[in-house]
Amino acid sequence: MMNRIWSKTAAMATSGAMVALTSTHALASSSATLKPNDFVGISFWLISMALIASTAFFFLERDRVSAKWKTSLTVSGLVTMVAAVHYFYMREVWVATGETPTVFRYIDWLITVPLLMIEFYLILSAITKVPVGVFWRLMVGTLVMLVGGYVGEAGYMSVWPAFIIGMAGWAYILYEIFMGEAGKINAEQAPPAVQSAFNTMRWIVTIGWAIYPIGYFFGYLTGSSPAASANALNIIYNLADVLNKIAFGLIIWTVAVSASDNQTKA
Ligand SMILES: *C/C=C(C)/C=C/C=C(C)/C=C/C1=C(C)CCCC1(C)C
Repeated sequence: MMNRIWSKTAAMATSGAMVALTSTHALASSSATLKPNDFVGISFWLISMALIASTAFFFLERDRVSAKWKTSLTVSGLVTMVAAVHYFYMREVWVATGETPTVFRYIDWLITVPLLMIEFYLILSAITKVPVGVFWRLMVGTLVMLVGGYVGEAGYMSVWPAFIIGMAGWAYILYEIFMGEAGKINAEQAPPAVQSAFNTMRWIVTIGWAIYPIGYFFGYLTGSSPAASANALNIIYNLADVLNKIAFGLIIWTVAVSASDNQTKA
């Protein structure tokens, strides 16, 4: 009963918010329209829609999984919802000015990357007691990574040293999930299903997240023209978000559904 009510409320809130956003934006952007050859702009649009659909999907699918997986699906839906709203604003900036929407991008990351870190912590907590220190260390790594990237992209620091600071934050996160306490808990205590989910998530943080520094590299460190750099930067960041927000959520959904089905059969 509570689940039903929750899902209905969540779905209504999501669609209401999205309708409100779309209509105000249609007015605000009447001066600049999407050009058929603006492929970066088109990617902003496509991904906005995919993020909205994913949000509705993750919230509604809470009904299907057992209690201990519900929060994970909620968090996945929050990630795609927060990102969807930011994509509306980013698309607006890009279509109207042709410039990189750095502030919106980083506000989005500042909210969604910690949520993804919470997701890791939840997966481990579903099966064992996890010291909170693990969580705080992942947060510190995240902050160093994002502050480094922001000061470089917004022009508060030269792009190379800022890049190195950002890389150091990411390296610290990788250390924690492969060799630190989070990694050890998973290796020693987790049942096979959780271990495989945790492993997949680890590879997302390694391979999936590696796409972002590649985007930064093509955006600022190759010396190409500003227009070419801005195109490369935005298309690479956008593709990275599809993988790391939507596909990441789907992996958790797959594990949650199969773990819940096994439980009902047993
Ligand atoms: C949903 C958004 C996600 C998962 C964003 C992730 C962002 C990163 C992994 C960014 C990494 C960066 C570095 C490793 C070096 C400095 C530049 C950054 C911030 C792009």
